[in-house]
Amino acid sequence: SPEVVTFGETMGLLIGGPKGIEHSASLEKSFGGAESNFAIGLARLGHRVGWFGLLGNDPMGRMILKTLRGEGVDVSRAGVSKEAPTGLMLKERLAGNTSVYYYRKLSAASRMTPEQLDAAYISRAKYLHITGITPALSETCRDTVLEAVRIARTNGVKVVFDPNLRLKLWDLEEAREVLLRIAEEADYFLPGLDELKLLYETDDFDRIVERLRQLRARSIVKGGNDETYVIDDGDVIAVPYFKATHFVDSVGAGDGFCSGFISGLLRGYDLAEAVRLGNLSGSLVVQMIGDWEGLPTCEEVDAVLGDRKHVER
Ligand code: KDG
Repeated sequence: SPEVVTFGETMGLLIGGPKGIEHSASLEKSFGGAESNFAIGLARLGHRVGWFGLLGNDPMGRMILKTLRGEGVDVSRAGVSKEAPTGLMLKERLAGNTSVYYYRKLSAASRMTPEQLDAAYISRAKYLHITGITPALSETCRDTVLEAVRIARTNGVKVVFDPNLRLKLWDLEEAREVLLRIAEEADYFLPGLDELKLLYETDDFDRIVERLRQLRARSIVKGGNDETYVIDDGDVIAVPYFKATHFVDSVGAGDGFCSGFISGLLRGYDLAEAVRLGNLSGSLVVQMIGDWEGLPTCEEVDAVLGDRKHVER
């Protein structure tokens, strides 16, 4: 059974070319979902990981399930809805800015309920990963996240929480209340600095650190000035980024980070080493179009971390 379990909404994804969605004659087809991006990242790094959610009984849903299975993710707990379709998302990068457009209201995933949770499956894992996207989808999704966290905590499963604030899904006041409540329950809290500024209503880094230190979680803050911060009881440790030489698509970088970080913990790395692996994974995601396609394999990360040269032929 999986060492890491995650769940959430995965959507079909259509990506516009250099002319943007409006003027592109064809769109590239893929899929995206923070939790499945994370699952693919862990599977590629050689870990047993399970993802579940609710998909529609439609072509995008089938593509998602098949691809996740092909990547080595356990999808045995994923469900297919009879009534509602797989959500959809469009993405384009124009003038250096990436924009996404959601078509996911009333999607299959928005109908997830706590009854879908397999408590035994979650309790056998070492880590449960959740994101702040799921509680934004519906009341029942919110209840599902809270129930999954409860199952994890009563069974000694570590809760990894990435707030993934999506202001296209809910307003900041509502998000703040729910996300900060879940953060209280987490063992590892993995927010971005921009998200913390909004959630804690301050730009002052020291005040943010002070708030994070009040949590029981260890916090890893992504997206500082070229570095990631580790915040636990000791000094704040800054772990520098790997430079991306070819930046094409920022979406998915955070999920890549989280998968590399958890892989590092499973490898027995200390926090700073695990963050370094997270940084490496995130830096590779942004160099390929798509939310998860650039996620590295064990060979790729070990080549960089071990400073071994890549042999092309
Ligand atoms: O973190 C990347 C995700 O945001 C993306 O893959 C799609 O899950 C998604 C969302 O809700 O935006």
